[in-house]
Amino acid sequence: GEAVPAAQKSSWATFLKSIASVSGDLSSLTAPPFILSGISLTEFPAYWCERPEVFSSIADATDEESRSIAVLKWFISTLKSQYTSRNEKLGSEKKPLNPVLGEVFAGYWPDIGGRGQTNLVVEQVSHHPPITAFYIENPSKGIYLQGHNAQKTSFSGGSIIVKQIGHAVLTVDLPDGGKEEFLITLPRLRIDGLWYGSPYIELSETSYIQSSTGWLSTIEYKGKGYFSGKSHSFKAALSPPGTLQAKHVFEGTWHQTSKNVHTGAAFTDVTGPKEEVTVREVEEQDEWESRRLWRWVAKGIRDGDFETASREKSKIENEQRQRRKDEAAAGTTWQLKYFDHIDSDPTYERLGKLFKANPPTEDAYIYRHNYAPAS
Ligand code: 0T9
Repeated sequence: GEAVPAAQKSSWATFLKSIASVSGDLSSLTAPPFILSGISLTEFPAYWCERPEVFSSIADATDEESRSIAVLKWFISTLKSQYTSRNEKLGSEKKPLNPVLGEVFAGYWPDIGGRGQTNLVVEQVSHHPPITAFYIENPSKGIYLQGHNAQKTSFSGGSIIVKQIGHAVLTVDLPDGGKEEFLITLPRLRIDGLWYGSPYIELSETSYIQSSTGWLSTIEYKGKGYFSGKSHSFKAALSPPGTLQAKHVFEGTWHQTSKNVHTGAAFTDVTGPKEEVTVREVEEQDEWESRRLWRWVAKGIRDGDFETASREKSKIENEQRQRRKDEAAAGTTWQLKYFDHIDSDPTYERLGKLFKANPPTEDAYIYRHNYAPAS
């Protein structure tokens, strides 16, 4: 392939073979340097809010129906960041750093033009398998997003198939003191372009947004050759409580624009700039914060000094192994900093029932409201 540097061709081939044989968790496979990114998976939840004004405008909706439309619009508008931003920034999808247990990523999007400040706190709540918990809030607008994610991977027809495990719950405060909840399930993804060393993501199958009011968004994803024939296509149907008869249908590409199929009105447009989260300077971060923890590994990768990168990575991994040994010897276990684990999420069960979610129950990580955001 063209994207694979000549000197790394055989190690890329070896890597592809190991992907094909190790199914489940790819995070600990050793990949050739050209495909490594110095960005940890704990940074990824920030993708949920790189268009802060689309998030905050959920609060402007005045009834259940328009709130469900606003939530769908925000969700679709996050997909470009979630699934194509590495290609734009790094040239292709790359292998992120595998976070350590207890790793933290926190930041905010400032209040500009009355949209309110949005805060983010992420914690790696499991190392093996990797599980990331996150909480994003815009308290002045009364909008809160809590979720966690993990992946199950397999190899099929030359592509990596990624089943996302986990879900998110968006809570919106209402003027009358009540609240509305939205259960958000996560799409399935396929990583193509592996053979050529330039991986990219396509979304497939269906994900859902179930409102506690009964409104349901059913979002179907298709790549080249379906719907419109374009990559990154979707079709979302919003149906009122108690029926599967769609009242609104939106169609388009999630990395560009979409429109209301019935009226022709514009729906999403992510062709404009996004806003990355504001994070403290590395020097000001504490030792568990992602960019501080991985700074020398990331610098090694950036500078093409892979010897340093791998030496620094080993340091972190050895320190982790020692920590686990010490805990085992002392009969203690690692305590999460910002989240409590629950075995079954009552919100998932209650809202999942309405659209027959599969699985019928999932665990969750509940934010403890104990991180002091920047101000
Ligand atoms: C949650 C997102 C997730 C995380 C990443 C599959 C993947 C790890 C999980 C699902 C975010 O909200 C959205 C986007 C991208 C997903 C990653 C893409 C990817 O390749 C990795 C996996 C673990 C690999 O690194 C595979 C090997 C690599 C060489 C292929 C580029």
